Amino acid sequence: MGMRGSFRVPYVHTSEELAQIVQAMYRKVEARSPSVEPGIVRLKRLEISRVVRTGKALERMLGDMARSMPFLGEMHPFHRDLLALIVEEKDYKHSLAKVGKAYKAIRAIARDAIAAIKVAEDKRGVARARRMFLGRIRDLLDDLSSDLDLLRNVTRFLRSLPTIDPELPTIIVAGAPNVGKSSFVRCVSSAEPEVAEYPFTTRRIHVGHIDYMGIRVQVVDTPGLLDRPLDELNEAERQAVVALRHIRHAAVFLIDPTHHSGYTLDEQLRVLDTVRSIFGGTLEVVINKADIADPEQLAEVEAALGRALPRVSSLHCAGTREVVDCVVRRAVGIG
Ligand SMILES: Nc1nc2c(ncn2[C@@H]2O[C@H](COP(=O)(O)OP(=O)(O)OP(=O)(O)O)[C@@H](O)[C@H]2O)c(=O)[nH]1
Ligand SMILES: [Mg+2]
Repeated sequence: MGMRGSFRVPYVHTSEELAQIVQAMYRKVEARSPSVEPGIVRLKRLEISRVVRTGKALERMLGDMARSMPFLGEMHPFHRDLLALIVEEKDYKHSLAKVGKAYKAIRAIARDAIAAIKVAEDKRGVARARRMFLGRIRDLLDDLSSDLDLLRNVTRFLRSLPTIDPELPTIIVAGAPNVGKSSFVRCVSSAEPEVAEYPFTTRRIHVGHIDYMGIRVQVVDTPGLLDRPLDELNEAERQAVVALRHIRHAAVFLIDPTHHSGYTLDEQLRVLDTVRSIFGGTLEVVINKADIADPEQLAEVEAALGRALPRVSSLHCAGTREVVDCVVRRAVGIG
Protein backbone atom coordinates (compact mmCIF):
# COMPACT_ATOMS: atom_id res chain seq x y z
CA MET A 1 0.00 0.00 0.00
CA GLY A 2 3.01 2.26 0.30
CA MET A 3 1.60 3.79 3.43
CA ARG A 4 4.19 2.74 5.93
CA GLY A 5 5.82 5.38 8.03
CA SER A 6 4.62 8.90 8.39
CA PHE A 7 2.94 10.93 5.72
CA ARG A 8 5.30 12.91 3.62
CA VAL A 9 3.38 16.07 3.07
CA PRO A 10 4.68 19.23 1.47
CA TYR A 11 4.82 22.59 3.15
CA VAL A 12 1.83 24.50 1.83
CA HIS A 13 2.27 28.26 1.65
CA THR A 14 -0.57 30.65 2.35
CA SER A 15 -1.58 32.87 -0.54
CA GLU A 16 -0.13 35.81 1.42
CA GLU A 17 3.26 34.10 1.68
CA LEU A 18 3.21 33.29 -2.02
CA ALA A 19 2.37 36.88 -2.90
CA GLN A 20 5.37 38.07 -0.91
CA ILE A 21 7.65 35.49 -2.48
CA VAL A 22 6.53 36.58 -5.94
CA GLN A 23 7.11 40.26 -5.17
CA ALA A 24 10.58 39.63 -3.80
CA MET A 25 11.49 37.35 -6.66
CA TYR A 26 10.29 39.80 -9.26
CA ARG A 27 12.55 42.53 -7.97
CA LYS A 28 15.53 40.21 -7.70
CA VAL A 29 15.77 39.46 -11.40
CA GLU A 30 18.62 41.66 -12.62
CA ALA A 31 19.39 43.07 -16.02
CA ARG A 32 21.91 40.97 -17.86
CA SER A 33 21.90 42.54 -21.27
CA PRO A 34 24.77 44.79 -22.36
CA SER A 35 24.46 48.34 -21.09
CA VAL A 36 25.10 49.71 -24.58
CA GLU A 37 21.49 48.93 -25.47
CA PRO A 38 19.25 51.97 -25.58
CA GLY A 39 17.35 52.43 -22.30
CA ILE A 40 13.87 51.32 -23.38
CA VAL A 41 15.05 48.15 -25.13
CA ARG A 42 17.04 47.13 -22.10
CA LEU A 43 14.17 47.95 -19.79
CA LYS A 44 11.73 45.87 -21.79
CA ARG A 45 14.07 42.95 -21.94
CA LEU A 46 14.58 43.06 -18.17
CA GLU A 47 10.87 43.33 -17.51
CA ILE A 48 10.08 40.38 -19.75
CA SER A 49 12.64 38.19 -18.05
CA ARG A 50 11.16 39.18 -14.69
CA VAL A 51 7.70 38.14 -15.81
CA VAL A 52 8.94 34.87 -17.26
CA ARG A 53 11.08 33.93 -14.28
CA THR A 54 8.55 34.74 -11.56
CA GLY A 55 5.69 33.20 -13.51
CA LYS A 56 7.65 29.96 -13.93
CA ALA A 57 8.70 29.91 -10.28
CA LEU A 58 5.12 30.33 -9.09
CA GLU A 59 3.92 27.67 -11.49
CA ARG A 60 6.52 25.31 -10.11
CA MET A 61 5.74 26.04 -6.47
CA LEU A 62 2.03 25.45 -6.90
CA GLY A 63 2.53 22.42 -9.13
CA ASP A 64 5.00 20.75 -6.75
CA MET A 65 2.68 21.42 -3.86
CA ALA A 66 -0.31 19.85 -5.57
CA ARG A 67 1.70 16.87 -6.80
CA SER A 68 3.17 16.06 -3.41
CA MET A 69 -0.12 16.06 -1.55
CA PRO A 70 -1.40 12.53 -0.91
CA PHE A 71 -3.86 11.26 -3.48
CA LEU A 72 -6.98 9.75 -2.00
CA GLY A 73 -6.84 6.74 -4.28
CA GLU A 74 -3.39 5.83 -2.97
CA MET A 75 -4.23 6.25 0.68
CA HIS A 76 -4.92 3.32 2.93
CA PRO A 77 -8.68 3.23 3.66
CA PHE A 78 -7.88 3.70 7.36
CA HIS A 79 -6.03 6.93 6.73
CA ARG A 80 -8.59 7.99 4.18
CA ASP A 81 -11.38 7.61 6.73
CA LEU A 82 -9.38 9.54 9.29
CA LEU A 83 -8.87 12.33 6.80
CA ALA A 84 -12.59 12.33 6.05
CA LEU A 85 -13.12 13.37 9.67
CA ILE A 86 -11.73 16.82 8.96
CA VAL A 87 -12.42 17.45 5.28
CA GLU A 88 -14.91 16.25 2.72
CA GLU A 89 -13.24 14.28 -0.03
CA LYS A 90 -14.87 16.27 -2.78
CA ASP A 91 -13.62 19.53 -1.27
CA TYR A 92 -10.11 18.15 -0.97
CA LYS A 93 -10.15 16.96 -4.58
CA HIS A 94 -11.53 20.26 -5.76
CA SER A 95 -8.86 22.33 -4.02
CA LEU A 96 -6.12 20.01 -5.15
CA ALA A 97 -7.28 20.28 -8.75
CA LYS A 98 -7.60 24.04 -8.54
CA VAL A 99 -4.07 24.51 -7.22
CA GLY A 100 -2.78 21.91 -9.68
CA LYS A 101 -4.29 23.78 -12.63
CA ALA A 102 -3.24 27.28 -11.60
CA TYR A 103 -0.31 27.12 -14.01
CA LYS A 104 -2.69 27.68 -16.90
CA ALA A 105 -3.89 31.00 -15.55
CA ILE A 106 -0.34 32.01 -14.65
CA ARG A 107 0.81 31.37 -18.21
CA ALA A 108 -2.04 33.42 -19.62
CA ILE A 109 -1.24 36.29 -17.28
CA ALA A 110 2.43 36.16 -18.24
CA ARG A 111 1.58 36.08 -21.94
CA ASP A 112 -0.60 39.17 -21.62
CA ALA A 113 2.07 40.97 -19.62
CA ILE A 114 4.77 40.20 -22.18
CA ALA A 115 2.56 41.45 -24.98
CA ALA A 116 1.87 44.66 -23.07
CA ILE A 117 5.58 45.18 -22.37
CA LYS A 118 6.44 44.68 -26.04
CA VAL A 119 4.04 47.34 -27.22
CA ALA A 120 4.84 49.81 -24.44
CA GLU A 121 6.13 53.08 -25.81
CA ASP A 122 7.99 54.31 -22.79
CA LYS A 123 9.08 53.63 -19.25
CA ARG A 124 5.61 54.37 -17.92
CA GLY A 125 4.04 51.87 -20.25
CA VAL A 126 6.43 49.20 -19.01
CA ALA A 127 5.65 50.10 -15.40
CA ARG A 128 1.93 49.82 -16.17
CA ALA A 129 2.43 46.34 -17.63
CA ARG A 130 4.34 45.33 -14.51
CA ARG A 131 1.59 46.57 -12.20
CA MET A 132 -0.97 44.70 -14.25
CA PHE A 133 1.06 41.49 -14.06
CA LEU A 134 1.64 41.65 -10.32
CA GLY A 135 -1.97 42.69 -9.71
CA ARG A 136 -3.38 39.79 -11.66
CA ILE A 137 -1.05 37.33 -9.94
CA ARG A 138 -2.23 38.76 -6.64
CA ASP A 139 -5.88 38.23 -7.65
CA LEU A 140 -5.12 34.69 -8.71
CA LEU A 141 -3.50 33.98 -5.34
CA ASP A 142 -6.42 35.55 -3.49
CA ASP A 143 -8.71 33.28 -5.42
CA LEU A 144 -6.64 30.26 -4.34
CA SER A 145 -6.49 31.39 -0.74
CA SER A 146 -9.23 29.15 0.68
CA ASP A 147 -7.94 26.15 -1.29
CA LEU A 148 -4.44 26.64 0.05
CA ASP A 149 -5.88 26.94 3.55
CA LEU A 150 -7.74 23.68 3.10
CA LEU A 151 -4.58 21.92 1.91
CA ARG A 152 -2.66 23.39 4.84
CA ASN A 153 -5.24 21.97 7.22
CA VAL A 154 -4.92 18.59 5.62
CA THR A 155 -1.13 18.59 5.93
CA ARG A 156 -1.33 19.69 9.54
CA PHE A 157 -3.78 16.90 10.30
CA LEU A 158 -1.79 14.23 8.46
CA ARG A 159 1.38 15.26 10.27
CA SER A 160 -0.41 14.91 13.59
CA LEU A 161 -1.44 11.33 12.85
CA PRO A 162 0.62 8.61 14.46
CA THR A 163 2.42 6.35 12.07
CA ILE A 164 0.15 3.35 12.21
CA ASP A 165 0.93 0.57 9.82
CA PRO A 166 -2.45 -0.98 9.10
CA GLU A 167 -0.78 -4.25 8.10
CA LEU A 168 1.03 -4.97 11.41
CA PRO A 169 -0.65 -6.94 14.21
CA THR A 170 -2.33 -4.32 16.30
CA ILE A 171 -4.09 -4.10 19.63
CA ILE A 172 -6.50 -1.26 20.20
CA VAL A 173 -7.14 -0.13 23.73
CA ALA A 174 -10.63 1.28 24.10
CA GLY A 175 -13.08 2.20 26.82
CA ALA A 176 -15.00 5.04 28.40
CA PRO A 177 -13.11 8.22 29.31
CA ASN A 178 -10.70 8.22 32.26
CA VAL A 179 -10.72 4.46 32.83
CA GLY A 180 -6.94 4.16 32.42
CA LYS A 181 -6.41 3.44 28.70
CA SER A 182 -3.36 5.65 28.32
CA SER A 183 -1.87 4.34 31.57
CA PHE A 184 -2.33 0.82 30.23
CA VAL A 185 -0.67 1.66 26.91
CA ARG A 186 2.26 3.28 28.73
CA CYS A 187 2.74 0.12 30.81
CA VAL A 188 2.91 -2.26 27.90
CA SER A 189 4.45 -0.35 25.00
CA SER A 190 6.92 2.27 23.91
CA ALA A 191 4.21 4.93 23.65
CA GLU A 192 4.00 7.62 26.28
CA PRO A 193 0.58 9.17 25.91
CA GLU A 194 -0.45 11.74 28.45
CA VAL A 195 -2.18 10.47 31.58
CA ALA A 196 -4.31 12.72 33.76
CA GLU A 197 -6.96 12.38 36.42
CA TYR A 198 -9.70 13.90 34.28
CA PRO A 199 -11.63 12.58 31.25
CA PHE A 200 -10.87 13.55 27.62
CA THR A 201 -7.15 13.75 28.19
CA THR A 202 -6.42 11.82 25.03
CA ARG A 203 -7.60 13.79 22.00
CA ARG A 204 -6.23 11.61 19.23
CA ILE A 205 -4.95 8.12 18.65
CA HIS A 206 -1.43 7.30 19.76
CA VAL A 207 0.60 4.27 18.88
CA GLY A 208 3.29 2.37 20.72
CA HIS A 209 5.15 -0.81 19.88
CA ILE A 210 5.85 -4.11 21.55
CA ASP A 211 8.26 -6.77 20.51
CA TYR A 212 6.61 -10.11 21.08
CA MET A 213 9.08 -12.93 20.34
CA GLY A 214 10.48 -10.97 17.44
CA ILE A 215 7.08 -9.92 16.14
CA ARG A 216 6.48 -6.20 16.04
CA VAL A 217 3.07 -5.41 17.45
CA GLN A 218 1.38 -2.02 17.60
CA VAL A 219 -0.64 -0.88 20.58
CA VAL A 220 -3.07 1.92 19.90
CA ASP A 221 -4.36 4.26 22.59
CA THR A 222 -7.68 5.86 21.71
CA PRO A 223 -9.69 8.80 23.03
CA GLY A 224 -12.40 7.78 25.52
CA LEU A 225 -15.78 6.87 24.10
CA LEU A 226 -19.04 8.08 25.54
CA ASP A 227 -22.29 6.27 25.68
CA ARG A 228 -24.11 8.13 22.90
CA PRO A 229 -25.12 7.67 19.27
CA LEU A 230 -22.28 7.44 16.78
CA ASP A 231 -23.43 10.45 14.82
CA GLU A 232 -23.07 12.66 17.88
CA LEU A 233 -19.43 11.84 18.51
CA ASN A 234 -16.81 14.56 18.44
CA GLU A 235 -13.69 14.41 16.30
CA ALA A 236 -11.56 12.73 18.97
CA GLU A 237 -14.13 9.99 19.54
CA ARG A 238 -14.53 9.53 15.81
CA GLN A 239 -10.83 8.83 15.51
CA ALA A 240 -11.33 6.02 18.01
CA VAL A 241 -14.26 4.67 16.01
CA VAL A 242 -12.36 4.82 12.71
CA ALA A 243 -9.49 2.90 14.34
CA LEU A 244 -11.89 0.27 15.67
CA ARG A 245 -13.50 -0.09 12.27
CA HIS A 246 -10.28 -0.56 10.37
CA ILE A 247 -7.98 -2.37 12.71
CA ARG A 248 -9.42 -5.82 12.96
CA HIS A 249 -6.82 -7.68 14.94
CA ALA A 250 -7.57 -7.36 18.60
CA ALA A 251 -8.90 -4.92 21.14
CA VAL A 252 -8.66 -4.55 24.89
CA PHE A 253 -11.70 -2.95 26.45
CA LEU A 254 -10.95 -1.51 29.87
CA ILE A 255 -13.58 -1.23 32.54
CA ASP A 256 -13.14 0.89 35.64
CA PRO A 257 -15.23 -0.80 38.34
CA THR A 258 -14.65 2.03 40.83
CA HIS A 259 -16.30 5.45 40.73
CA HIS A 260 -12.92 6.96 40.10
CA SER A 261 -13.38 7.58 36.35
CA GLY A 262 -16.74 9.30 36.77
CA TYR A 263 -18.60 6.79 34.60
CA THR A 264 -20.98 4.18 36.01
CA LEU A 265 -20.74 0.53 35.15
CA ASP A 266 -23.95 0.74 33.11
CA GLU A 267 -22.57 3.59 31.05
CA GLN A 268 -19.38 1.65 30.42
CA LEU A 269 -21.31 -1.46 29.42
CA ARG A 270 -23.25 0.54 26.88
CA VAL A 271 -19.96 1.82 25.47
CA LEU A 272 -18.87 -1.82 25.32
CA ASP A 273 -21.96 -2.63 23.25
CA THR A 274 -21.09 0.19 20.85
CA VAL A 275 -17.53 -1.06 20.53
CA ARG A 276 -18.77 -4.59 19.88
CA SER A 277 -21.02 -3.28 17.12
CA ILE A 278 -18.16 -1.62 15.27
CA PHE A 279 -15.13 -3.75 16.03
CA GLY A 280 -14.68 -6.93 14.03
CA GLY A 281 -11.79 -8.63 15.86
CA THR A 282 -11.36 -10.39 19.18
CA LEU A 283 -12.23 -8.24 22.13
CA GLU A 284 -10.72 -8.77 25.55
CA VAL A 285 -12.66 -7.15 28.37
CA VAL A 286 -10.34 -6.31 31.25
CA ILE A 287 -10.97 -4.82 34.67
CA ASN A 288 -8.59 -1.96 35.43
CA LYS A 289 -7.90 -0.15 38.72
CA ALA A 290 -8.01 -3.48 40.53
CA ASP A 291 -5.74 -1.92 43.16
CA ILE A 292 -8.51 0.34 44.44
CA ALA A 293 -11.60 -1.67 43.50
CA ASP A 294 -13.43 -3.33 46.37
CA PRO A 295 -14.60 -6.95 46.07
CA GLU A 296 -18.25 -6.01 45.50
CA GLN A 297 -17.31 -3.76 42.60
CA LEU A 298 -15.26 -6.53 41.00
CA ALA A 299 -18.06 -9.03 41.52
CA GLU A 300 -20.59 -6.64 40.02
CA VAL A 301 -18.63 -6.34 36.75
CA GLU A 302 -18.09 -10.07 36.44
CA ALA A 303 -21.74 -10.76 37.19
CA ALA A 304 -22.79 -8.29 34.51
CA LEU A 305 -20.55 -9.99 31.94
CA GLY A 306 -21.28 -13.49 33.19
CA ARG A 307 -17.66 -14.60 33.58
CA ALA A 308 -14.39 -14.02 35.39
CA LEU A 309 -12.28 -11.27 33.80
CA PRO A 310 -8.59 -10.46 33.88
CA ARG A 311 -7.85 -7.81 36.51
CA VAL A 312 -5.04 -5.33 36.17
CA SER A 313 -3.71 -2.17 37.68
CA SER A 314 -2.35 0.19 35.05
CA LEU A 315 -1.21 2.52 37.79
CA HIS A 316 1.30 -0.09 38.96
CA CYS A 317 1.57 -1.94 35.63
CA ALA A 318 0.39 -5.05 37.43
CA GLY A 319 -0.99 -7.77 35.18
CA THR A 320 -0.95 -5.54 32.10
CA ARG A 321 1.82 -7.29 30.19
CA GLU A 322 0.23 -10.71 30.82
CA VAL A 323 -3.03 -9.52 29.31
CA VAL A 324 -1.28 -8.12 26.27
CA ASP A 325 0.84 -11.22 25.72
CA CYS A 326 -2.25 -13.35 25.78
CA VAL A 327 -4.05 -11.06 23.34
CA VAL A 328 -1.03 -10.97 21.02
CA ARG A 329 -0.74 -14.76 21.02
CA ARG A 330 -4.32 -14.98 19.93
CA ALA A 331 -3.99 -12.15 17.39
CA VAL A 332 -0.98 -13.70 15.66
CA GLY A 333 -2.37 -17.19 15.94
CA ILE A 334 0.01 -18.71 18.48
CA GLY A 335 -1.77 -20.70 21.17
N1 LIG B 1 -5.69 3.60 41.18
C1 LIG B 1 -5.56 3.50 39.87
N2 LIG B 1 -5.61 4.58 39.10
C2 LIG B 1 -5.46 4.43 37.78
C3 LIG B 1 -5.25 3.18 37.17
N3 LIG B 1 -5.14 3.34 35.83
C4 LIG B 1 -5.26 4.66 35.62
N4 LIG B 1 -5.46 5.32 36.78
C5 LIG B 1 -5.65 6.76 36.95
O1 LIG B 1 -6.84 7.12 36.27
C6 LIG B 1 -6.70 8.43 35.69
C7 LIG B 1 -6.98 8.36 34.21
O2 LIG B 1 -5.94 7.61 33.59
P1 LIG B 1 -5.65 7.71 32.03
O3 LIG B 1 -4.67 6.65 31.72
O4 LIG B 1 -5.36 9.10 31.64
O5 LIG B 1 -7.10 7.31 31.49
P2 LIG B 1 -7.65 7.33 29.98
O6 LIG B 1 -8.65 6.23 29.89
O7 LIG B 1 -6.55 7.32 29.03
O8 LIG B 1 -8.41 8.73 29.97
P3 LIG B 1 -8.90 9.59 28.69
O9 LIG B 1 -7.76 9.68 27.73
O10 LIG B 1 -9.21 10.92 29.30
O11 LIG B 1 -10.09 8.90 28.14
C8 LIG B 1 -5.29 8.89 36.03
O12 LIG B 1 -5.35 9.67 37.18
C9 LIG B 1 -4.55 7.57 36.29
O13 LIG B 1 -3.46 7.71 37.17
C10 LIG B 1 -5.19 2.02 38.02
O14 LIG B 1 -5.02 0.90 37.60
N5 LIG B 1 -5.36 2.26 39.36
MG1 LIG C 1 -6.07 8.65 27.57
